[in-house]
Amino acid sequence: MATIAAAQPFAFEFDPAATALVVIDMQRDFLEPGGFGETLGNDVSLLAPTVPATARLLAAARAAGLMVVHTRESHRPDLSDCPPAKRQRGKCALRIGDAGPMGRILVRGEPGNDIVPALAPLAGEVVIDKPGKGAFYATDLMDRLTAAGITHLIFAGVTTEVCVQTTMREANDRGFDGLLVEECTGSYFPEFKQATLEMIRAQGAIVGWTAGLAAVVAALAGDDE
Ligand code: TIU
Repeated sequence: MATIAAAQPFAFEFDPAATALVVIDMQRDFLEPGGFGETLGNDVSLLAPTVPATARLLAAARAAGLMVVHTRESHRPDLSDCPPAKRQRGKCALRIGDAGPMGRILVRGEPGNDIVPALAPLAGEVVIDKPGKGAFYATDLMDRLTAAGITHLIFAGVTTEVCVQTTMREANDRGFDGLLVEECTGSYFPEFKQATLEMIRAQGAIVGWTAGLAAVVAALAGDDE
C-alpha cells in the first residue's frame, strides 16, 4: 500500500496495482489557441502550467506501473453523438464541427483534437474518446477499469470544474476513491478551480481527495510522507 499523508481532507491510501491515473482532455482543443476552449471565449494560456506538471505526474505513474488512462472530448465527424443543445450553446465564433485553424472543432481525428505532444499516450495506455463531460458517459471506461481490478483513481486534466469534476463525481457514484492532483488541473476561471478543489474535499471527502504534486510523486516513488 502507498499513502499520501498530506492529502486533504485526510490521508489517501492506495494500492498502486489497483490504481489508475486518469488524465482528462489534455488536448490542443483546450490548451492551444484556435480550438474549442478559445472559441468559447477563454484565455487558453491560463491552462499552460498544467502541462509540465502533468508530464511529471505521468512519468511518476508510469514508473510506478500504474494503469494510465487518457481521455479526449471528441465527436464523430457526422456529429451524431453531439446533441444540438451542446452544439448551439454559447456565442461562439466557431461551433463544434466547424473548420478552424487546427481542423474541425472537437471532432475525432482532427489535429486540434489530439492530446498535446508533451503528454502523448504511450503504446498500451488506454485512450477514451468521450462525447460528454463525464468520462463514464457513453464510453467503456467502467468496463476497462473493472476488468483491470481498479478501485482507486488519481486525476489530472482540464478543466477542473467541467470535465474533471464531472468525471470525479461519476467515479464517486460508481464506488471509486478518487484524488485530484492540484497542480495538474486547471480552469479558465482560477476561482472556479479553487472552489472545485474545496467542494471535492469538503464534508469528509464527499467527492474525493486533493493533494499537491510533490506528495503524490513521493508516494508513487514509495516514499510515504
Ligand atoms: N469549457 C470548459 O471549461 N470545458 C469543456 O468544455 N470541456 C472540458 O472540461 N474538457
